[in-house]
Amino acid sequence: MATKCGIIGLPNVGKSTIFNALTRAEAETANYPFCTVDPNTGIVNVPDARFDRLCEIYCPKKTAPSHMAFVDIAGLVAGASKGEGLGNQFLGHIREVDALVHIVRCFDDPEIIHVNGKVDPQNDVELITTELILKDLETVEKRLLKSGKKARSGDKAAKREQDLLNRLQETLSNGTCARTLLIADDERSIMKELSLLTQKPILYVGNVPEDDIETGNAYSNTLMRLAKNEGAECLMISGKIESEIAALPPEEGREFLEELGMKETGLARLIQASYKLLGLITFFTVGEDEVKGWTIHENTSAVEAAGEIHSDIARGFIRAEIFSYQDLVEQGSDKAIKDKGLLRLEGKNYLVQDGDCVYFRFNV
Ligand SMILES: Nc1nc2c(ncn2[C@@H]2O[C@H](COP(=O)(O)OP(=O)(O)OP(=O)(O)O)[C@@H](O)[C@H]2O)c(=O)[nH]1
Ligand SMILES: [Mg+2]
Repeated sequence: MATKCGIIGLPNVGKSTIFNALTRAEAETANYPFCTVDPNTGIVNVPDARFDRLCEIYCPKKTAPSHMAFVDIAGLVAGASKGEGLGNQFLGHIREVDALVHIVRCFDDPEIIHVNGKVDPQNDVELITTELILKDLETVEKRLLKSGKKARSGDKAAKREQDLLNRLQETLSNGTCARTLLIADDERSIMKELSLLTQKPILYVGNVPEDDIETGNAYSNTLMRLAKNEGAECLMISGKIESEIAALPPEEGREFLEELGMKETGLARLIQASYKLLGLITFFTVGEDEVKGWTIHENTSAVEAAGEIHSDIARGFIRAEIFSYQDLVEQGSDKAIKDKGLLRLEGKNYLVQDGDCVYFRFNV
């Protein structure tokens, strides 16, 4: 499944540094704005203690954890919505992702150029948000013109659409993001079609200096407050620490982490928060051959989940045999699960739950 999180922010805030650490890919990092021209996509495994435990229980021949994609998008500058910098092209890249990770610079470093000459999280966030809002306003106004004629001729669907577009126009003109607007169920499909940038769920990440990772600093406090006002999640990460850990062999990375007094990497927290932001959950297929984590959206039915594995399994779906991860850990084995009557038989419409261990019966 192509579910992608886009990393956005001003130039030189550490987006590629964090993206590289995430994917250990070779996306270029350099101390000048616009070093990322093509968006880079990287697939990352989702850290999940349940998956590790399942591998211990089954000792499978093969393992495959669940995963998701991040896209490293180049920095936006003021005027991007009017084509400044490499503006429109980058806004196009943002349109293609499902959720946004907005990285905000919370470190001073005279060596690293700040596009406005001064680190200022509030200003920096507003600048990016404004560009996204302006682009959305353009999209909404274009659409208003298009459907206006139809609405005036009495077309009911067009009238409903105009109503939503007018509310969106007002929201955006007030400088607020489209995601804050309450919409009715029957408006969702229009919303989806519009694919507004400020409709996408967002998560803020403060890139803080190594020494401030535990306590935060004045910059990150501002960012936290700002995120809180929006009802958005906010994480602190040190791009420097993360890139150092990512460059080490896993064992040494763990030792370094312990020395710093950290339980898990900032990246692990970032991936987990992004996964949640995207509304993703994991079900498992387990056995001695393979333990595998599968990524699905919340509220996915059993037959749709089967289709993630193979279209034949969905087509020939008979039933799903399911037990929960929690029950397995408590009981210790498949056999104990069956003996205790904890194995459930579910039909096509069952909504798969996070942590379900599933075996699909099918016939084609
Ligand atoms: N001091 C310090 N420098 C950092 C940190 N994170 C990144 N940098 C440096 O800042 C410069 C820019 O980092 P990038 O990761 O390339 O920035 P970016 O946000 O991808 O920038 P664009 O692609 O131009 O939009 C590089 O020289 C990094 O080494 C940090 O936490 N502390
Ligand atoms: Mg970059």
